[in-house]
Amino acid sequence: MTFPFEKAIYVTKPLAPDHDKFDTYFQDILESKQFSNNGKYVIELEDQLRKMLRVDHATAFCNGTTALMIALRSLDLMGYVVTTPFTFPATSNVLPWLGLTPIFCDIDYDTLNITPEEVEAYLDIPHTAVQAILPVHIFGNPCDVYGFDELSDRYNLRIIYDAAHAFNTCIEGQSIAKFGDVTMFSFHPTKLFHTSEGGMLVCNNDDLGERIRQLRNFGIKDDITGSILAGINGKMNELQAITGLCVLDKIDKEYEARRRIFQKYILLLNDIEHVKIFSPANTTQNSWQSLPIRVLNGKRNQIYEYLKACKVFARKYFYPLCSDFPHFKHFRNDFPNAKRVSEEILCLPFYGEMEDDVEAICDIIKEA
Ligand code: T4K
Repeated sequence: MTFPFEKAIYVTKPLAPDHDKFDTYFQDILESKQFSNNGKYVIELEDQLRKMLRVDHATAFCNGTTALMIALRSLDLMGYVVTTPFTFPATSNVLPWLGLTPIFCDIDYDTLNITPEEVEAYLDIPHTAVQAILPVHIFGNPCDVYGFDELSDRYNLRIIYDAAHAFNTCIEGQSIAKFGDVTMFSFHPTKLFHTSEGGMLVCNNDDLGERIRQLRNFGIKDDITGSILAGINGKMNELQAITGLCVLDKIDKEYEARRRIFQKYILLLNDIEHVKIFSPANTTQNSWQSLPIRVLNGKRNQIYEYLKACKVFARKYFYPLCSDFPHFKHFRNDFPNAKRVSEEILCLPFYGEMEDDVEAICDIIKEA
């Protein structure tokens, strides 16, 4: 083994707040003793993100999974929801929690996302009333949002986008947050912008925005009326919010570092025929969230193991497919593109601080 690292290299390393700024906020929270329930830092963070993403409503949550549950609940859905099998378990696992049934469909081999054409094939199946689709902008690569708009108009479908990986993604200068009925972002520390744990729902409909805020807080309308919806506790707290406010200061520099690292990987892996770097299609602005490669000669696991032996912990996101989980096994699960993709993709370490390690990681891949 030529290149074992002394210290482990993980798939990502979160941005950490600057101590002084964090301490100032933290002391303020300790003095005010306002730790949660729509405190001023949650409001400030929501305000900044609403402006940044140019949406009418941005509501912060304790995590992305709870946010996604509330997104689906806010639309009063019943029955079947078409979604992708190639995603993190959160996307499909929230459906049975809400009494909804997933219908998985195959992904496009090139974009890794489900497509309007593929979804449409499931809309006329007898005895299934599909009310909504739950596409994922996987690795921040945008779905065919215009095609899905058109499909939703034709079939009167609601669209809930899982944009857990797509905080920075823009299409033709517009944030991905603009599309669909509701969009969910995850602010988990594995995400470039994070709040230690957290998430957000964005939408451009006033009634829906109001419902989402109520559902986040036990369905409470106000002190006098009390609870009017079967809401739960999905609130972000003040410590999460100040983490987010501090991390926001650092994201531009991190984007730049990741842009350079991406170029470096492209250059260094270019001459390995069986390795292809996945580049987002038709995105005018990359999310810079992940660095997935495709390993085309069936040696994905070999490369993964060899990297691991050298203390480089790449990840097989997303294997196995959700449609292969034991609790979904009774649904259709023969998806040739998704299966192939889940056996080819490997996410390499990708974060600003690792700039000097890219060359050694690529050498290990060459040697594997
Ligand atoms: N939809 C999609 C498409 C998603 O990908 C996710 C989450 C969700 C919905 C749900 O959003 P949240 O409810 O999580 O907000 C991680 C994350 O836990 C998960 O948030 C994320 N997607 C998924 C892609 O990745 P693991 O099990 O791979 O995480 P873990 O703990 O192995 O972390 C990966 C590496 O990151 C570690 O090796 C080291 C580093 N790390 C991680 C944490 C948590 C740190 O350096 N510091 C940390 O605090 O799931």
